[in-house]
Amino acid sequence: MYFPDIPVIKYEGPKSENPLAFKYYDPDRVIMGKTMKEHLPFAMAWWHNLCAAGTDMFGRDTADKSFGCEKGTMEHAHAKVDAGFEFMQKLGVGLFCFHDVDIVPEADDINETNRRLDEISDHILEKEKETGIKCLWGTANLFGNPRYMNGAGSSNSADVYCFAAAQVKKAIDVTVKLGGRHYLFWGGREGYETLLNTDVKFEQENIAALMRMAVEYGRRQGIKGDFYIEPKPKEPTKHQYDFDAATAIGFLRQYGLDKDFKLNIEANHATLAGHTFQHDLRISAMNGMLGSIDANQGDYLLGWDTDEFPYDVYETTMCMYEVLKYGGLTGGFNFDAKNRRPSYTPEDQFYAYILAMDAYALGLINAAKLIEDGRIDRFIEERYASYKTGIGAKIRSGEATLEELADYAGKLGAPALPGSGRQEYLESVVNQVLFG
Ligand code: XLS
Ligand code: NI
Ligand code: NI
Repeated sequence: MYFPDIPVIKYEGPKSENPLAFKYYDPDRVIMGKTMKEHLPFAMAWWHNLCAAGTDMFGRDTADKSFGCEKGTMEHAHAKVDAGFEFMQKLGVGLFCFHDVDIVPEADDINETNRRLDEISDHILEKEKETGIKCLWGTANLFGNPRYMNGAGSSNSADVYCFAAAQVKKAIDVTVKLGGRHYLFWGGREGYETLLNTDVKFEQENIAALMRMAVEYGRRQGIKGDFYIEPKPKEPTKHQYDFDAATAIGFLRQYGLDKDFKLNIEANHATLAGHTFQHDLRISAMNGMLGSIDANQGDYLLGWDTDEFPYDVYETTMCMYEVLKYGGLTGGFNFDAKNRRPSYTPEDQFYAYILAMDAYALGLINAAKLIEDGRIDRFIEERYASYKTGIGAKIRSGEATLEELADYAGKLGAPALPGSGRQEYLESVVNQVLFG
């Protein structure tokens, strides 16, 4: 046991003061016809939870994630598997996400890295069978190694491009072996620093080609779910190509990848792009492209990807509002989040997941209440009522001509004002439903 002092975390309700209990996440509670557990397929991010130990630009590790072994060894990699499964089991988290190099230390030679991946995935598979926990999605880390300094699919070097392809191929194999339904691309360094040295069109075509090859190979190997793009506007590159949901959707359509790909929307990436989390969820959902979620949050005072555990219940409420309206996710809620550097103990890792799972449970409860209350839906319905009959209906049916509309306007002389947006009233409805 790696967390001997931590019991299995149970639901004790909102009155409980036990820090190692859920206050709101009650897996069997039914909301709008499904249990909380079904609504909220939570996933552990291998990289943050088992690898990241607090190093930042100004200081080294604060947390001990050696799990009793020397870091960088296969012994350590195996200990992480056992620790990770104990962690997930104690919390009732049923899924995990990983990069290839989160689960093994990368060797100098890719053939040795692949051998290590075979060895570790045997162990993970064994633990999956024992616990019922599964892989949500896998991915290849195409940004950490110096060879990717100019990108992977977007690299100027064809040899580096081949290494990216080799890593993607192996990461797909491991994902399939671990029962993962989905495969993800996050374009960490797929972007540019300056146009003075960059052919954007050339790079985007190459990225699309790599994705097409991945789909072709992945479908043959058994990726049954979706391929994902995870948009992010910047960091590490100054300008990333998958800037936001709208940009990524345009890219996927342009290159004919939109049937196989959906989006993995990360809260902190949406806000870095100057949007709300809800905005990028809506854009994905209305295009039928909402696949999965990286459930974290940023800091409005800081301009980078702080990857905090979600606690803002307004945000989780609006997220779950979009998800419920969409009919649920075929992916899951991956906590791509890390403890703050001074929260360095193993208990802190559990507190963080309890916080996040409770925040999403509250979001779910609230979103269902907002939908059941119906005032927001009714307001929106009413707001566009002028398109239900007469000239509005004609516009919607696509039969109207510009001359006809101009003629209509001419007869009116001047339109009445379009009706109040009632934002403050609607915000007070939200507060009333949440706290009333
Ligand atoms: C980084 C990304 C990354 C992806 C997986 O900002 O969020 O962690 O989720 O490569
Ligand atoms: Ni992410
Ligand atoms: Ni991120």
